[in-house]
Amino acid sequence: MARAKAKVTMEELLKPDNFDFSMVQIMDEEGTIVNPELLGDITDEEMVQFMEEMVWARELFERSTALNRQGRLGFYAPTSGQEASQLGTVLATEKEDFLLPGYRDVPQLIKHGLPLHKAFLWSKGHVAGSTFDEDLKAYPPQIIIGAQYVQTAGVALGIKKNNRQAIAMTWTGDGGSSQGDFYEGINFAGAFKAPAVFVVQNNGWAISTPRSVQTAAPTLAQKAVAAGIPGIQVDGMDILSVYAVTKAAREYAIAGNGPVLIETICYRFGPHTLSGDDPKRYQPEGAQEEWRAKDPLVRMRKYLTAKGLWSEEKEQEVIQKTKDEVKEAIKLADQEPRQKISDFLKNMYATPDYVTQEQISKFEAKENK
Ligand SMILES: Cc1ncc(C[n+]2csc(CCOP(=O)(O)OP(=O)(O)O)c2C)c(N)n1
Ligand SMILES: [Mg+2]
Repeated sequence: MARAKAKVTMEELLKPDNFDFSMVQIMDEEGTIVNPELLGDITDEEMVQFMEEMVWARELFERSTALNRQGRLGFYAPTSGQEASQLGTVLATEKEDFLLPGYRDVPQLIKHGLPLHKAFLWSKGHVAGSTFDEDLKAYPPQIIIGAQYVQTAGVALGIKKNNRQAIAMTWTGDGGSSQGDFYEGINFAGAFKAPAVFVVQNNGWAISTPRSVQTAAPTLAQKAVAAGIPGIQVDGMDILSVYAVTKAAREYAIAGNGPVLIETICYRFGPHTLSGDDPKRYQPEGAQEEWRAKDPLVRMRKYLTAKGLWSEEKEQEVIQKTKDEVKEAIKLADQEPRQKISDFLKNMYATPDYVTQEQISKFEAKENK
């Protein structure tokens, strides 16, 4: 249920003793602003940018799927349906913030500055896709479910100790919120008032496990209570609520109040990954169609078109630009020399331990033959 109009302020939402976890929504499925008070100072220009970014992400998903089917990409976790959740959170961050994404959160990394060809190399399992420039404040996508939550607590504490005006931001899924690491991360960050924003993208499924058997807790946002930090559930198909709440959470964390947990209610259109699962075999009939009606792009398109700020031509322009960008990036990724096992091992630790060093030397000797 969407929260009743204008019943709540950002300030109230950000109180650790606010125990009302009903879903925050600013724009509904029809593209109507239902909660203008929470909209804050988001401008028309910003809304157009949100739409452009979501169209970019949808097209990137389309192109990446095609490249995967052609055998030109490797591991790929579809992002279609989660654009508002992913971009609404990352667009509320700044360059100096540190990102700790999961495997589905590659669009956020690209928006933060990871060159697209590097994202493609990561998909191909090439070590060059996981070696980031110093000025890109992010870790490569985490595959171990929930592990990035503990790392985020540590990174956020480091940010605090260095007196930097920044946050650490991380994402996991509904499945991830059942991991021990999830609770350990939010608890530690809460205890030390570390500036972190923890996002749970609740897309209703952990591969084939439905949300209904993931936990008995009615919301995932309420898991924040045990850690003594604010928890907010937002409509993850509405980029305005995702953005506005994340931005407020960032400010709250930077002001020294500690971390915030945000649950975004969203859906993945399509399979868990492109490695072979078929949602038709485990999701109820009609579920995909029901969620398609909540598509984050559709509602924003309706709103902006009605205001004369968006058109089919504009959308096609963004799509074409994205296609060109993808073409260029995959060419660059294909040009990358084959990876050496020694390079892969060298990327494990800043200073390799004895056993790893031994392996590096062994492989170097073979490679240099
Ligand atoms: C510690 C661990 N256990 C199991 C897996 C296998 N696994 C990969 S994805 C996944 C489901 C995760 O679901 P969720 O957290 O809801 O994220 P989503 O994929 O829906 O974005 C599982 C169990 C893993 N990668 N790591
Ligand atoms: Mg999930």
